[in-house]
Amino acid sequence: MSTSVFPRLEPHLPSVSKPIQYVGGELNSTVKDWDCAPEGETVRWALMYPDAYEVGLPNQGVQILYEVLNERDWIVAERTYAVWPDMEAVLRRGDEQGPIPQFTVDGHRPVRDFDVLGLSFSTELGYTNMLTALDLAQIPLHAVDRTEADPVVLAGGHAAFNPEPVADFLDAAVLGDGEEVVLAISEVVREWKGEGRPGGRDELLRRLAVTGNVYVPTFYDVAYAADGTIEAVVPNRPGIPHRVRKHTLMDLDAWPYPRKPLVPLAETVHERFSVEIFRGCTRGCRFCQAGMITRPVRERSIETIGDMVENGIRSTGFEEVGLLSLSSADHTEIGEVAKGLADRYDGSNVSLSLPSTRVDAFNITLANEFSRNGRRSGLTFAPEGGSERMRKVINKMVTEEDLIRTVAAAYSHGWRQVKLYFMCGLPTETDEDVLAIADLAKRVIAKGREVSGRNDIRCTVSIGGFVPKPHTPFQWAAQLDHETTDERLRKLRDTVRDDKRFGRAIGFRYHDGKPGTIEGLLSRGDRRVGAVIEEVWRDGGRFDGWSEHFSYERWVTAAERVFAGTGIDLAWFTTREREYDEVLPWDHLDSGLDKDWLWADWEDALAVADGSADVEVEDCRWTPCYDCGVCPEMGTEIQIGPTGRQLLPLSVV
Ligand code: B12
Ligand code: SF4
Repeated sequence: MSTSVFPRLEPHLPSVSKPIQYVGGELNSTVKDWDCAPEGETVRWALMYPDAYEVGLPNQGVQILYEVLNERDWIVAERTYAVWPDMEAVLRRGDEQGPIPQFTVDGHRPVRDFDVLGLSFSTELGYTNMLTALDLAQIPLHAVDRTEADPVVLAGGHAAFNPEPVADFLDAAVLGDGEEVVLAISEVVREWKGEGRPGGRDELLRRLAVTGNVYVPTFYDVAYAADGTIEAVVPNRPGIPHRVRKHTLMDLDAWPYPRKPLVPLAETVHERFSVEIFRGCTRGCRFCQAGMITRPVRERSIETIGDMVENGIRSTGFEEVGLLSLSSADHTEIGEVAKGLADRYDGSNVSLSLPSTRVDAFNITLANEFSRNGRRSGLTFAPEGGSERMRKVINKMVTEEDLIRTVAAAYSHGWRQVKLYFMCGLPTETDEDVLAIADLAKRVIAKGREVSGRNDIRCTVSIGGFVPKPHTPFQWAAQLDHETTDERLRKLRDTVRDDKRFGRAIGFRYHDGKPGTIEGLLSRGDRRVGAVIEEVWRDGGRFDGWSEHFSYERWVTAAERVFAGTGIDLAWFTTREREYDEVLPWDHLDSGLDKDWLWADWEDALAVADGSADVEVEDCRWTPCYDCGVCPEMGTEIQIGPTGRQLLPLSVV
């Protein structure tokens, strides 16, 4: 049995901010009978996106898993999000029965009553929110202290490709696509419960680990060398695999989820629903973890995309549909998809959008199709590097001429606003590379004025600090310290501002470099970083992804305290370049990428940087395989069209 805490919660709702986020009952949400199958056969999941409801609700990963799980008549899946500090205080204060526990928004059931707590980490800055949730749920923070009464705390999402910094708090982690593996995990849990929980929690985790598909950190010992680096990570009991593999969903058409997207009750970061048109990206940008860990490319067919758009509109009432992927304009039939959908919804309120577009994949016909029914919003491109040299180093093969040609086409067809994304702090970067961003923006404005004959052309430059990520060719790179990052960006801002002709037409958006340093610690950290996370959390750290809550000083102080006398520190994890033979904390987690290929690619980047070589990694979608390792290791292959098929008009019923 599990009892709803809503009656205990309700009296407090008027006193907290945005109470609607805790109420649940959204269109397309599900509250299943707790005993939907006999007790020994029911498996119950609490799924958590460890950020506020407004960020977490639109998350596709959680929505997909929620639906996939709930479709099984023996599984209950509910959702929970991070509560704001005011609600945290209310829950801790509680009522005459004691503190009110972390609850799900569907059945308002205590999270601790579930069999599995599945956390989705798309960013590392959500780690402290996980600790709040565990503590409020009255689940011991450390995996070793948990008993059979506690759920299995399981992480997934991109950050789970290096779960070592949170290893102490997790029972398990899963790498890669979740659709099939959550069902496989549920089967194992069901069997174990059905058998009367033999061997307790330890046996359940063992059964999950021996599949080779679920990483159970406590089954691995980490040994450190005198210089602080890792000597080895080895399984500490028989039958546990040396490496844990990622999952790859090979037939996206067979998994057209979410079929019934959730419609949020409160305002969220995305007021639309998204259809993922393909997964993976093989463009080979060296900084991009998402591109590396989601290989190979697997496209959804044009018909499935059409069906998903139609189902989504019918079941939600949303009027904006985003076609999502890591580089949407690269779908082999994007032109047909755009035209087919624009034709279908011509004259209706339905509008289509694409996330940022590659400069070389953009064309005016496509952009016109996307804006046929909606307003003509600004265009977003991501050259990432300001100078041609920098773009070659990161393998983002976009020339300045490509960019100018593309924006010229856009401005001459009526667009007035272009947004450009860049990074600061890329390996081998100098001040000049960053200042080249200003030159590029000026050329963009000049060209825009020339081709449109107007003066109200705008270009917004948005810059993020580069954070080296695991499983990428830049995983060995030194991260730029935040002082230099800020200094470079200040110079760039002054250069833009001081320009009399163009300065006012260029918008400039950037964040300071400090959160990037902490993201760097959490991205490439090892198990010793867990104590820092816990210290920060105990010191009040919450919502670290939000600038108004983030405190750099809190992280620095905690790191100093935890690492005192150990020979390692914050800089050791962030601004230190790694050597070829260093054991990286995530080496035992198999993304399929061959470490030697990654290293060779890193060396190529450095050779390009100093001009001693001019190598470009092409996209293996269109050129022969260059042996990154993923397909043979994972038994996968590139799946792309064109299929030559088209979207037919919808029959009116
Ligand atoms: C839409 C989007 C957003 C939206 C909405 C975020 C949201 N709540 O969903 C907004 C604009 C808010 C956003 C913000 C940010 N985003 Co964003 N975002 C995306 C985008 C375009 C799509 C995400 C998505 O829906 N993917 C599709 C779903 C199905 O995949 P998925 O979530 O990974 O889930 C699958 C698996 O990972 C797994 N899985 C996931 N969770 C779990 C849990 C368990 C238990 C299990 C078993 C499995 C599992 O199963 C799922 C199904 O297969 C991606 C790029 C991309 N195409 O993936 C970037 C991306 C995820 N974002 C990214 C980043 C960096 C951010 C920001 C940090 C940016 C910033 N500096 O502010 C913030 C963080 C916000 C936050 N606090 O979480 C990066 C992540 C970097 C990384 N770790 O590699 C990505 C990959 C973009 C990129 N190329 O850099 N983002
Ligand atoms: S193994 Fe070959 S085809 Fe597969 S993703 Fe790597 S380079 Fe591309």
